[in-house]
Amino acid sequence: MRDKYFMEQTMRWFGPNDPVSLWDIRQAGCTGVVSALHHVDIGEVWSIEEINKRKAQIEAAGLTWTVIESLPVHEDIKKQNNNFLHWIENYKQSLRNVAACGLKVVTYNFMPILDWMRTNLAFEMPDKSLALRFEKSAFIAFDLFILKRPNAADDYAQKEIDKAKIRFSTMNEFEKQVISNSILQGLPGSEEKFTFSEMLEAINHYKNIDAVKLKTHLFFFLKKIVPIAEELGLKMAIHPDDPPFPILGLPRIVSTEQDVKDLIESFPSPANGLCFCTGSLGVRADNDLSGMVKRWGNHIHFIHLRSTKRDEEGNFFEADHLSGDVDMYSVVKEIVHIMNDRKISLPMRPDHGHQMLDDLNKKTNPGYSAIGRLKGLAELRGLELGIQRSLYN
Ligand code: DNO
Repeated sequence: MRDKYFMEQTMRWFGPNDPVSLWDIRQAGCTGVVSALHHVDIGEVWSIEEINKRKAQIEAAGLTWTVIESLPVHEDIKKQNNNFLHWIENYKQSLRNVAACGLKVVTYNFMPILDWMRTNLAFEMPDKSLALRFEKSAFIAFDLFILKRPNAADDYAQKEIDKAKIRFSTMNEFEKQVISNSILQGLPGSEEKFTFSEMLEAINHYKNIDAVKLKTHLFFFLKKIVPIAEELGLKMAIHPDDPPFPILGLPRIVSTEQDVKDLIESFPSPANGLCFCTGSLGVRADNDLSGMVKRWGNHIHFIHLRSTKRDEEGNFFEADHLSGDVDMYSVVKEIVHIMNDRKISLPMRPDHGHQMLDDLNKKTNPGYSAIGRLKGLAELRGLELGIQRSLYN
């Protein structure tokens, strides 16, 4: 059997403070780790020394640092204000340093202010495991009645506002706190924390930046960094918006296939690529995921496999990796084709997982507990093996 181009199995590791150890990750069957220097302030250069230190920690457990997730983009670059050219120069230097240390794939995102976001971090599944959930009415209630963003009501239909009012009246203080924390304090991997007033101020800075303008800022950034990445043999992998629609009145510009097309056409280069996250893109019913893999596969450098289940109200929860709305079989099959055409193994991580079994009694990073991800990875590994054998036995 041909065995060269299987997905490289990895898990995200948040560094020495992660409650999931490198040995846990290795025992899950991974060969690679996805990590970042979370202790370095956004915009500051990643030094060769710090990169090598992290690399050595990972390698001491017999693993490889396969992908950087993320090298964060300073907000000034997204807004093109203040000293944004300086931050771009720093970014280039960080790219030079990571390449000098032998790293190959760099994930980043261009979401204004907030990275990924959910309203409920402990949504009980029928089997009593816990999932992450986005509940639209709760989110609108947060925006209108907790954050009290000026003119927020203009962004919603009257029906949505009425529902949010009812939802808000059912919230106790604890729930208000949970929603506020998960939005303002950030979920694992989000690098910034905000108070209510800081968040309102940060949002206000985007008042003259719509999606069209934000795209021009992204494309400017790409014109500056992709040539360097090319020269260094690095692949840039932008993470799509999660959730893939505007939130808090902020534009989101990596949500659809058209966005992907615009991004790649703005600077056509194999180094200008994607972190293909099925959990983020799959929230939109109009995203044809396996078709996207087929059409943009040459630009996919890293894969997050996860599924969500949406409802007609606009809510979604994180489903088991092989159920929910994502047709994981078709997606993985296309990935296998792409890897075979490109003669390359693409790094993949099982994205998120339910909090379950022993992890229910442990302090875990929401979405990043060990057992739920291990279960997801085991299922995905089996799915891929079945596909590979039936296609290329
Ligand atoms: C969430 C993650 C994101 C991702 C960043 C990449 O679970 O997928 O935080 O790492 O958006 O920059």
